[in-house]
Amino acid sequence: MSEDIIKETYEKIKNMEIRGAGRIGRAAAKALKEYAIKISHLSDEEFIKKMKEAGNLLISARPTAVSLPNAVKYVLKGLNEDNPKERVIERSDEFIESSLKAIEKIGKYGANRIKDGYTILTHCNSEAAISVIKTAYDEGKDIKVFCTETRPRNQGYITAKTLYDYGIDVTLIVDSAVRYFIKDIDIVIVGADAITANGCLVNKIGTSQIALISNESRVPFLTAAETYKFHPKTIVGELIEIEERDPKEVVVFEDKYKGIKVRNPAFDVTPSKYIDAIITEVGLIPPQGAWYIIEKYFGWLEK
Ligand code: RI2
Repeated sequence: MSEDIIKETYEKIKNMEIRGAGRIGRAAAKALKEYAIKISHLSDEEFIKKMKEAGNLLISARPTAVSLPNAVKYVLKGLNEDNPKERVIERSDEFIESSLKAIEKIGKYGANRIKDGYTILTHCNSEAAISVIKTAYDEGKDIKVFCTETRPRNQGYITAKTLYDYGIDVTLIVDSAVRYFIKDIDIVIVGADAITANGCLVNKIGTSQIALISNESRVPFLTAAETYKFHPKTIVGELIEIEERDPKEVVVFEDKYKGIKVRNPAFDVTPSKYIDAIITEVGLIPPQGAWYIIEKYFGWLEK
């Protein structure tokens, strides 16, 4: 069945087999392209209806990372153009290509903030943050990286392994050790699942604690975020839903603990006042510049 392409991607995003805000956006764009090819024999009217349904299903896989709806909307904008079938396919390629280019540019711009001898702290597993770190290393800077484990899914291990395999000096720490080690850190760089119109950062749970600690210790805190991580609807006051996942990701209780509640929010919100800069593919901006980015790059989206 042609719908299987969409259902499979939906499932993989939902169960985090495909994860990371940028990756889920590109996976959705790719699934829409493959689906469009499969159903291109349909009438334009049927095609448009089915593509919209597919887009809605993909968007519903995870609620927080805005890269997912932004990617789907970018691709499906082709439905309103002449030759919708071709345009959807072309726009999928455009999104994927521009996403990969953005990550590369973020790497270059962000690396300018990393000096020789720096120790960097990062949290979770962000392609954009990793791009900054790898670029600084490629430039010949002598750097060290501290990675948090990032409970409960432990994405920090992926970051630690990736950077270690790249040749970088890596130290893995538990999430609660950030304050203990902050004296050794020169800069914090994390990724982003969403940036709001008022410059707040929505990112992996624990990010806001790290930002608070960095602020207290006067350690610069930067987030690396492609422009498709900016949330258009926050400009009209919509709040971002924080995904709460299965408690079993945190702990599987034995009988003696039965009845104890477990909460598992996947993300938190870092207030803009703790963010020194947002590294985007169009340059480093202060959090106060978020509104401008949304207006400039998402004016075409319904708000
Ligand atoms: P990139 C991840 O979410 C993390 O919160 C990470 O900081 C963010 O996506 C951005 O990642 P999850 O999918 O797009 O692990 O920079 O819940 O790769």
